[in-house]
Amino acid sequence: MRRFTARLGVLAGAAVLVLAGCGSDSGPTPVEQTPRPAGDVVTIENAWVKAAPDGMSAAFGDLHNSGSQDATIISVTSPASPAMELHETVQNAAGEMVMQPRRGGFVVPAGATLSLRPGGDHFMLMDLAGPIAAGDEVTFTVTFSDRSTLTFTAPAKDYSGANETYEGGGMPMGGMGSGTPAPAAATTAPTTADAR
Ligand SMILES: [Cu+2]
Repeated sequence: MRRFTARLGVLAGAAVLVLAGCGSDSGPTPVEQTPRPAGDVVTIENAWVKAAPDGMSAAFGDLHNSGSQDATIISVTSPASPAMELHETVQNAAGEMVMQPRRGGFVVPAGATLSLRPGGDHFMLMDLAGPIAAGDEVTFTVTFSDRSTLTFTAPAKDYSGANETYEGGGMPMGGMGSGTPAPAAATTAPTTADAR
């Protein structure tokens, strides 16, 4: 939301410059050479996010670009997960379907729709901040290559699929436990070897 407000400020500043430059007060002058921000022409329908108690999840939907230029999504954020990635699903050398960060982001072609689906491209929530239960509404903000943004909410649904293995980060997952140090009593217990 802060980012969105900041962008509006930049646009307002640009409009003032345009008006001052043409010396007209007859109203906003269309600037033919400047494409509209991707965030103004790309919409999402049928958005939803997979309910999950912890760990990873994914969000899906149909992104439509009504503009005249391709729109490229370079990142996505959500309060539901401090780390997010743009994932594609591919077949690895062993023939398994795995997901990985998509190089170059997601391109929504001009006048066309890019569908994010289980088993395909998706917004990946890498580490949930808390449980997502069915019926929850989760907010996402997509950022395009022109730095414009699109914010939407997606309802959470129970879904048993979309469990592809993650091969992107190379960071070992799990095994960290709760972070509570093991009790030290066992190693400091006095020996009773001399007792009869
Ligand atoms: Cu993924």
